[in-house]
Amino acid sequence: MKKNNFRSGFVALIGRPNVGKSSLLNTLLGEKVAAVSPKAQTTRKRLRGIYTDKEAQIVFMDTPGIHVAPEGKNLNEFCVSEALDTMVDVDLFLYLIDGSRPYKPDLENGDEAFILEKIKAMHKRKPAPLFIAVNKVDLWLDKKINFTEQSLFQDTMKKLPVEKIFAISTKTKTGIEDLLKAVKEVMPEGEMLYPEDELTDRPLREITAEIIQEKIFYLTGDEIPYSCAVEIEKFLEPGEKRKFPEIHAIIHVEKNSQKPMLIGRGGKKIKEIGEKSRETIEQLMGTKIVLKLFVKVSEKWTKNPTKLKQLGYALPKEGKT
Ligand SMILES: Nc1nc2c(ncn2[C@@H]2O[C@H](COP(=O)(O)OP(=O)(O)OP(=O)(O)O)[C@@H](O)[C@H]2O)c(=O)[nH]1
Ligand SMILES: [Mg+2]
Repeated sequence: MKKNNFRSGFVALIGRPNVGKSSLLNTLLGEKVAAVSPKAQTTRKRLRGIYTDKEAQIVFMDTPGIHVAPEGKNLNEFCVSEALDTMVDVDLFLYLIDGSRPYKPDLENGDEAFILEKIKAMHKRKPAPLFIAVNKVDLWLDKKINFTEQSLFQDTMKKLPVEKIFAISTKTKTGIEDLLKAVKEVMPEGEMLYPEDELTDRPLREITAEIIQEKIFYLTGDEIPYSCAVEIEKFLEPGEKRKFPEIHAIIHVEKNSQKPMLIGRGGKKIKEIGEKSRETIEQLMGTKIVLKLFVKVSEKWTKNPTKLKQLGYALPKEGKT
């Protein structure tokens, strides 16, 4: 399978919640594999997106947003450690910043300072190149800021060996091509790691759960998105009994009072979540599907290690999947 000068490697997409890591992954792949929403902490588990062309295969690893989280065995801890684990042994650190918000790397106990510290520690273990990508530049184009101006990142560059800075927008696709080209250039020579047509390491079943989770993030407010976990109970292939694939998903909430909030008046909310999820899943699968959603109360699942594990969020010491 080895081709002349073919390059392959792993890139960790790192950054605070909501900076656009998952959006960038989807944009790079040209397909929607990662859940995206306007609310922070949409991504909970790492996800590999595999980009392949004639010259290279690059495995982009989407991660949950890194933030200073209160300690304790909870979903937050799982998410942050999931992101930090992804940074071990990569060929490039791609640090994303939200260009539409003030950047504060020096804020004491701030998320960015925490991220810089973590990148520094990982870089010490394996000194892979480090790029900064300033995303969402479309929102500030009128301000005529040159986001690639190094002086804007002086403080960061004092702490970290930043090699290149890119200004990008996943929305308008600005700067994406240049970024991809530069990423390719720093990948080591190597063989294909995955089959050419593979887009992600996530089974369809899990992507389906992520899509439903994404719609919950879009369509519900308050604590609801953060209290929900989606579990695919059945994924039935078409056959004699059914014309289309049939998916049964359980949405776990943390307490009784959240059930009516998720279901909505006369079932309106859950119906909308179901319809939007079905549309996106159908697009992804290229076939009609039947989707059934069930709501279940799993008391305080976000703080219960056993329940977290059951729902696929195993904490580090208990072994990861
Ligand atoms: N205007 C604009 N919005 C963007 C851009 N990229 C992402 N967004 C929006 O930013 C929000 C967050 O995007 P995500 O991709 O979910 O961010 P994330 O970094 O993966 O967030 P977490 O998973 O919570 O860590 C969504 O509403 C996106 O549509 C961009 O280039 N321009
Ligand atoms: Mg994300």
